[in-house]
Amino acid sequence: MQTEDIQIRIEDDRTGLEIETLKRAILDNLFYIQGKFPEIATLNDYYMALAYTVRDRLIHRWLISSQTYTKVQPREVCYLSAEFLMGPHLGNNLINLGIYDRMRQAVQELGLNFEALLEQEEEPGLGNGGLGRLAACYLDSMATLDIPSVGYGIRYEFGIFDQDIHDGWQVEITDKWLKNGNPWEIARPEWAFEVKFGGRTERYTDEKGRSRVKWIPDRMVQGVPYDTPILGYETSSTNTLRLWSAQAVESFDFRAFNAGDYYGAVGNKVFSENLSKVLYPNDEQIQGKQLRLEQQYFFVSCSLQDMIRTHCDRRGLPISIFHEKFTVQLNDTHPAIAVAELMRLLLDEHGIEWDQAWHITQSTMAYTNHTLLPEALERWAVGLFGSLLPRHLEIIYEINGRFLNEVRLRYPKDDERIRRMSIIDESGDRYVRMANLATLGSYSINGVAELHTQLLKQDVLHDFAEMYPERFNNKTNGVTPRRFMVLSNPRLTKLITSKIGDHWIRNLQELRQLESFVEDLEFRSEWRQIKLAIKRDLANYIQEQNGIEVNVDSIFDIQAKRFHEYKRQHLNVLHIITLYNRLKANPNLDITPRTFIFGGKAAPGYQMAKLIIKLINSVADVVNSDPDVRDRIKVVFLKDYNVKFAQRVYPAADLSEQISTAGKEASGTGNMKFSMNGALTIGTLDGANIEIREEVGAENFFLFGLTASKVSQIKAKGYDPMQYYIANSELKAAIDRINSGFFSKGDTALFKPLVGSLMYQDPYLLFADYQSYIDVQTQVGEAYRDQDHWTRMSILNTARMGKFSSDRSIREYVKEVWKIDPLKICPPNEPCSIH
Ligand code: C3B
Repeated sequence: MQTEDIQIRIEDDRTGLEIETLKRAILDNLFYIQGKFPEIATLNDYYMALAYTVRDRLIHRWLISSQTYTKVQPREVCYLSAEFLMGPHLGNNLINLGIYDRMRQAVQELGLNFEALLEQEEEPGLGNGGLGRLAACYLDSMATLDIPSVGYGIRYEFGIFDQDIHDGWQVEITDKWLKNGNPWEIARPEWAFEVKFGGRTERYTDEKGRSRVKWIPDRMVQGVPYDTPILGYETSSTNTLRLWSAQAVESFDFRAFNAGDYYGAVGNKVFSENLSKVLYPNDEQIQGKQLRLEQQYFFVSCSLQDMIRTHCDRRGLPISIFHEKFTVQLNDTHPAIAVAELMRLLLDEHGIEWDQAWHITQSTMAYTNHTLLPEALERWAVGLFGSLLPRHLEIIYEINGRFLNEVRLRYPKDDERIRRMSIIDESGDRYVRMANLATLGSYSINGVAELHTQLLKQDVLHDFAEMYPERFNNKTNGVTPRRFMVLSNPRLTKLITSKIGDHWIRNLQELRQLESFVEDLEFRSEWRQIKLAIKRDLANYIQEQNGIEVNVDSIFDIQAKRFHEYKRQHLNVLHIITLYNRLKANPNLDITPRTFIFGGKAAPGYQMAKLIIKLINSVADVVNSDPDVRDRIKVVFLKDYNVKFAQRVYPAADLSEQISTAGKEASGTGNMKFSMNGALTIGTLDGANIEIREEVGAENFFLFGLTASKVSQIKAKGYDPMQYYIANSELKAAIDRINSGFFSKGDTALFKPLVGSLMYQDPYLLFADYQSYIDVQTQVGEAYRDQDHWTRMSILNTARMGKFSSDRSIREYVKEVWKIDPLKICPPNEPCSIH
């Protein structure tokens, strides 16, 4: 049948949006999909019935979208990412469908608790932190802006671990997010691909007399796609998140089975399925494990094969124009093997000559760098790489040889430069440098905030930026206001919309109109009441979770992000201890009450980050139970920080802690989410903080600390933390308190590794920034006392965050990198003549 002939005719219960229809649909799904009747249905059954009701409404739009793509054959962007930190789908889909309130009413009329059903969803935590969440925000914006796109990644059976706290220490628990089934995905086993590993290569002469290469692998795995619809806000565009799950290739089992080796056959199955079993929980720290490279190659190969099949088989287009129809965005170097894999597919499977293959590859790939931290720059030992991907190693050598010849021509006798630019690091043991491969194979290379891009060009990729300046550009990150304002902060959304209408949700710059309400006394009072109500909700949650009673009139001072030394949660702790020491010395001291709230996970193998978590909990134990400081400072560590939880935390903050060592945080995106929800920032001139401060105004931002260039200068001269320790009595007192065992029941050894690093070799310069941080925190405390003025600053923060919508970022990618035209999708059940 021709695609044009397909008529989507689905009965009204699957598409209708009236409350009565929604109620009927929920009960119908409970009956026919869950196989339950109300008397025996569990909360999860109702959640599933509700989710399927929403999914039905997405599927209609999804099929129209993919039919339109099939017909129009537009240029598409494929976003390749090892992580997609999507967060719960249900609420977000209801917002984007525009039926959130209606559905709540329908659910309530059925006598069910809507909030409890939303809570029931296990979030797909298929990412570590900022990088994975950015990918999710970008999918939302691409659909909202009607950009034909696919997100490609891995369907990890276990996502990021759940965090528990035992005796102040982090304990990791496997994340069984699929245990109750996943109503948002559809498996497509009929569209699986095979992926090869290991073995050797062989040269042969083809029928045209050309020398070709054949890869003879020693094992094979199958990738099965699982598709999730991604609906845009107030549009019918519904794109696809396609995640690959690894399965054993049947034919391989068969041979062993026939030979009587039943266990061998099953063993192969277990081995294959291991590939997509678990997400590596390391954030900005590589481990160089073989399985990780296998995962990367696995999803990249499936994705590229999928694109080529769409292009050649479904659309019947010649491979020579592949790059005109597809562009691939590489989310960091995790999918950088795509450069070599596309070359292999073009050379070996499609018989294209080297120069043309390289032209197609380089016109297809674009690379986003997300970090300058040396420990996060991916490199693979040549031995490991070659044993797993022998053909790719050959191709990389060839790319490298040709490239280095060009470098030699351009910069004669500059051997140092050759060594730096080579894809192969030969300074000691040999490694494949993935950043160099990604850079060389891409037509666009970008950083994620102005400062970061500047440092990228100055530092890590300096030689490449000098040779190919036109390929480098900046794309400052953004976040989706649908999830991080509308869904997570309904009260504020309602207030804003009552004043300026709801166009700001699609066009965040419109929040500027709020500036004209800053002098409106009643508006300010409503704004303050809302913040207070949200803080009360969080206070209740803290009471339930941690058994700590907090003062809702205190400053909610929040640091929520992954634990890493460069993010300096321990600098925050030094401030807490300093305040504590002041109160102990002078119990009548008049300070603005504060509640310090922390949330975040540490990589399981990152001992220092785990010790910082332990320190926070230890300080919390002492401070919270000391009657001398009662009601003035409280310390709370909220366990298991994830997307669901983040949505509850951002709206409740008065103060957002963005205190990384300048030059280390590529962008940050939590900083944007806090500020959009009316928190003020205390921050360094790092990543997107700089741009946030430019937008909200220096007078509405608490700046402290060294600049990135000062940091480098100090390091160049040789940083001497001891000198600060000796000269600063409050700093010394804080450090001595930790050292004395005061927070560790007399155990003076516990925090030695942490304190030792701060005192003798700290690459993150805590002591150098300490006094400046303390001083500015004092200003924060004073500023908070003038509630009216604080509220003005809070409103201005929200009003001026328009730039940080991920819609703006995606518009820039579309215009300056991808060069894709939006494609409007017809709404369902309406006459439409767009195509
Ligand atoms: C993060 C960076 O640390 C953040 O500054 C940045 O905002 C986000 O990426 C998104 O660009 N990042 C991460 O979460 N994981 C990495 N491996 C590298 C960077």
